[in-house]
Amino acid sequence: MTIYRFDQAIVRRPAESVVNGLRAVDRGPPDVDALMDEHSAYVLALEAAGVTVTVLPPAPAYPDAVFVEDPALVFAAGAVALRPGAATRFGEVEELLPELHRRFREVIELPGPGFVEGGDVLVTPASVMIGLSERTNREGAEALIECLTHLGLQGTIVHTPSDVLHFKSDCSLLDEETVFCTRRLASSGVFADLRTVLVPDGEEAAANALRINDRVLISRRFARSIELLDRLGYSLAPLGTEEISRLDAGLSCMSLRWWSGPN
Ligand code: CIR
Repeated sequence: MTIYRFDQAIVRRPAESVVNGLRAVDRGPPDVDALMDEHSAYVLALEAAGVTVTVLPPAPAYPDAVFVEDPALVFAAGAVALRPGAATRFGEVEELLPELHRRFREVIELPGPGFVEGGDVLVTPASVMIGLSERTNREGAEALIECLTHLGLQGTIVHTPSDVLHFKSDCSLLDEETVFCTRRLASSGVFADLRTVLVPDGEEAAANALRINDRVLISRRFARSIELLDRLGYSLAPLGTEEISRLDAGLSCMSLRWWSGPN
């Protein structure tokens, strides 16, 4: 079974409070209606890729709750409820837990007090890579490795480049052997076991693409990245990210994805 084969996803509709979402640089708040449209198009793209999508209601108390990838990890074997490194995002875990319990027989809560956000976790065939960052500390990463071991998975700790929000802000898996990543992340040597396709300089935010089944969801803002991946034979689904990018988000962050069928 390939690592990017998914038949289920959970997303959460954005709340109007999304305008108060966290961002490293304030380029002005996102336009809520346009952001809702980006979200709707994302859900349609997941469905078109063959995924059944569960859409959770908005959680207005948590402006970043639309980025449902960060408070949990999900695998065929079970789910891990994480502890976000951003204080304003702690409560998102409680919001998500009932749905995790509905969907997974095994739900492990990350033992405290460390923290991990899902955006720092890249699943590769060899291991589950956990990038240390401002949102994921060593204590959390070590606790997560124990949770992963319990699920029969192996975790390894790596480093997120400084000034980068999440490990996956700078990379995404394209297939079993290949990762699409920024030059600054590739040069750290972290992907020794994988073929790397470098994101064209100046298009770093394109790195957060999302391989789902036979296609790769990618931001339509990055023409050179689209041309490159198209030339390499990937089937692309370009999507609008103008509004979510104001909140430092890309295409992996708006869903939790897993395979629920037989191996
Ligand atoms: C945050 O700073 O937490 C949100 N504004 C963006 C989270 C993006 N998450 C992700 O890429 N996994």
